[in-house]
Amino acid sequence: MSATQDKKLTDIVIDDLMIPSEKVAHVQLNNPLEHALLILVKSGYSAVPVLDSSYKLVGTIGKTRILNAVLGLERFETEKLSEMRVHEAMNTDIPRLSRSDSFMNGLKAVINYPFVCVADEEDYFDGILTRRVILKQLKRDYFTFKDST
Ligand code: 4BW
Ligand code: 4BW
Repeated sequence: MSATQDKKLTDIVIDDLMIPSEKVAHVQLNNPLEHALLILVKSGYSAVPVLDSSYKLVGTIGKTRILNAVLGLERFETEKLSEMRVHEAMNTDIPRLSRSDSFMNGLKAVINYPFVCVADEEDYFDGILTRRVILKQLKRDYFTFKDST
């Protein structure tokens, strides 16, 4: 039975919904951009979390930021893919959630972001909350409770 079966939205917390860290593709701060692009292309995701060597959350990186970072005046300077590191292109201005945050905080966060990282008070990465999971939960809630008012 899923952790959210029969739970009302007001009783659901982010821990019930997040994709746990071991199932999340990620890259590390000092990886070359080439490695990050390989992870993104092979996994099929547009963007993934960036972690430091102790698995603390430091940002996110996506295909668009990588391509922008290597874009010169006239061409993509693809040699930069092996010269530049993830920390030079990543986005550090990201929202974050904690496991105990409410469903409503999660819903608000994924309005502006396709996924939001979940971390503890010391920034250790716990997982991600995706738009897909929030929308699935809203749909389930609608069909479970629509006739019960
Ligand atoms: O591999 C996939 N499997 C499934 N079932 N759906 C996928 C897959 N790749 C993409 N999708 C779908 C999802 O609905 O396309 C949406 C947009 O993908 P994105 O953003 O642009 O790569 C997916 O929407 P989502 O599940 O709400 O996920 C939102 C974003 O969260 C993704 C990606 O940037 C990130 N993400 C999701 N699962 C991840 C992940 N990043 C790392 N590891 C994971 N396991
Ligand atoms: O410029 C942006 N401003 C804001 N506020 N959010 C952005 C911006 N660019 C990306 N985002 C965020 C949004 O949450 O990243 C998501 C994924 O962007 P995408 O896919 O991979 O470029 C955005 O999610 P969304 O707003 O639900 O949009 C989903 C997808 O719909 C985008 C893009 O393919 C398309 N799209 C959205 N607005 C568009 C557009 N395509 C062309 N023109 C637009 N104005």
